[in-house]
Amino acid sequence: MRIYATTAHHGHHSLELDQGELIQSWESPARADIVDAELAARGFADVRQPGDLDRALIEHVHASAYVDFLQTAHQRWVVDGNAGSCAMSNGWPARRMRHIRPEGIVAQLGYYSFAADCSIAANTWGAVVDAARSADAAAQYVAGGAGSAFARCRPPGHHASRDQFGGYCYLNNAAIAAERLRQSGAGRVAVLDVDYHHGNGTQDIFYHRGDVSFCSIHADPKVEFPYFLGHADEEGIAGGAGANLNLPLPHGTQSDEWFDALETSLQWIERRGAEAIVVSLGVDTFVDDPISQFRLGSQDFTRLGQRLATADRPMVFVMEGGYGAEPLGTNMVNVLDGFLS
Ligand code: SP5
Ligand code: ZN
Repeated sequence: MRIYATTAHHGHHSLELDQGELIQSWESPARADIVDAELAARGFADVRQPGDLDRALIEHVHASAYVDFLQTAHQRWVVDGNAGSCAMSNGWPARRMRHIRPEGIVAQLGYYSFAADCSIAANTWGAVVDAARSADAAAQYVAGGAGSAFARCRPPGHHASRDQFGGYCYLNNAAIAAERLRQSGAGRVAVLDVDYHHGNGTQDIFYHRGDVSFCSIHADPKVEFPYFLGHADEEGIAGGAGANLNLPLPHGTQSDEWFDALETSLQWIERRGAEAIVVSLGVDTFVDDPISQFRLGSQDFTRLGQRLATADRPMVFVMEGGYGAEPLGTNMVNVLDGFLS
């Protein structure tokens, strides 16, 4: 299986508000290094650099002004005289407030984000661009006839909506891959999101579209981040009515219940007539993940890969969440290995 990855992510490690303290984010450079080391150790040697950023493709997924904002935010934060190393807001447009774009950088950080677990460091944009490029390249490779590819993206993308960052995500890598598959000729595409957290950004981007179906298996937003989207009654609107499926599960969910939801997902995707599948591959469903509360074991990730292979569709794997130490590498590569076996 071909891998697309770059090292620009090393420059990106932002601050996160966690339990009332600003900490170095759980979403760390070590995550990608651990995955890269495990890929190398297990013989995944076809690692490529992606091509240039296709700004027109990105603007099919994200608002142009939002992309400009991400690119310039940290510089504006510095020029504005803010002391902190990472740009983040202190106010957001809440219930009964106006959604009029304000002028200053701190206010715009609130306008263009939805969570304080995520901020913009000096080199964040470079990492964000390379993750998007990797997802696009993997999709192009699969659109060209390859059966599968892995975009080893960092930062992740599935929480990023059309015009808001949060949940460690800035540009939506999986949505970019799905859009590339569509533009390269796949009539119908599905995004299957197996990250522990709901892919609110991907849902938002495709909610009104019937050509890209979205299905997510995740911790119930009533008890888990991103808190305000991901309920079972969110089914899509307008041309996208019936093209969104959420399968929220309780804290403590074990393998049997999780794989029941996977069956439901794959049967639904088959009924949606998807010609190609993008997998938002988070492995934070692991029992020992430090910020999550599902109970999958390392062998379950092999089983996941094996079951995905039986869907018998071209598949673009896009790396999302998964935290903590070495098991992250084992679990991520187990999915790819299981798929190939
Ligand atoms: C891509 C992805 O997986 N994003 C997840 C974002 C979750 N952010 C909120 C995390 C809160 C973690 N609190 C952990 C407390 C551990 N003691
Ligand atoms: Zn996650």
